Amino acid sequence: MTTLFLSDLHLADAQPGITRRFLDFLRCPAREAQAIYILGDLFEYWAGDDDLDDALNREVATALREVTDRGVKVAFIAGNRDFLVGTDFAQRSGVTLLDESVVVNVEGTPTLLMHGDTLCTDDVAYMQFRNMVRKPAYIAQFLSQPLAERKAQIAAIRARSEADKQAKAAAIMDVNQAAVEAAFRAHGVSTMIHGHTHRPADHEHQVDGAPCTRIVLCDWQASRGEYLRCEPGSRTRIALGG
Ligand SMILES: [Mn+2]
Repeated sequence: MTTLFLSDLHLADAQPGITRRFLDFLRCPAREAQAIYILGDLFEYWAGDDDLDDALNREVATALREVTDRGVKVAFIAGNRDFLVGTDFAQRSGVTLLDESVVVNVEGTPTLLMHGDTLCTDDVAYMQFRNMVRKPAYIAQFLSQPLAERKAQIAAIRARSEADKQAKAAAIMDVNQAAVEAAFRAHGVSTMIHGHTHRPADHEHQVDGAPCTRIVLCDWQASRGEYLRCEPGSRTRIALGG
């Protein structure tokens, strides 16, 4: 069985090279896999499923559908950018929407999958924002506005968050060690895969005396992308260049 993991593509009109690389990925390695997990921030933003008529969104959903129609299981965990992805997108693309943290069996190893933003508890302002915008009542109110109004609000939030990021210490935007250990304990696993921090690395942790592995996926940029391939007995990061 071949399982692929990827995250943080941040697909957007402004980055056509990344979209092209993702469509290439869906044409080739994706179709030879049995399962693919996209761990959030597939899109730079998602204003609501009524934006599926947007050219980029439609192209991506259609390309995913060609993969899922071949029997490849594609699952998605929402990121902080695209947590409004909903059932219409799932129906169009054939992708299964998962809860924010799930444990799956990867080649015999129970593995915790998440986007990773919930581990960044030192960023108190972000965690407060997250708590607010993930509430069903907030989401319902947001989605009740016209699409153009939602896009304008998202653009304003993104501009503000870019400015905040410049001011925040780098350490605050990385995971909190206690939150990582708590996640291992809460799910009873010793392996975790997540994205979000854009700091790809394999980390070894000791949790209650037991060795644990935390794999951080790579974000995709104009010049490169990466996915993780898990097969019996091997776990490999595959770089996509050019
Ligand atoms: Mn993220």
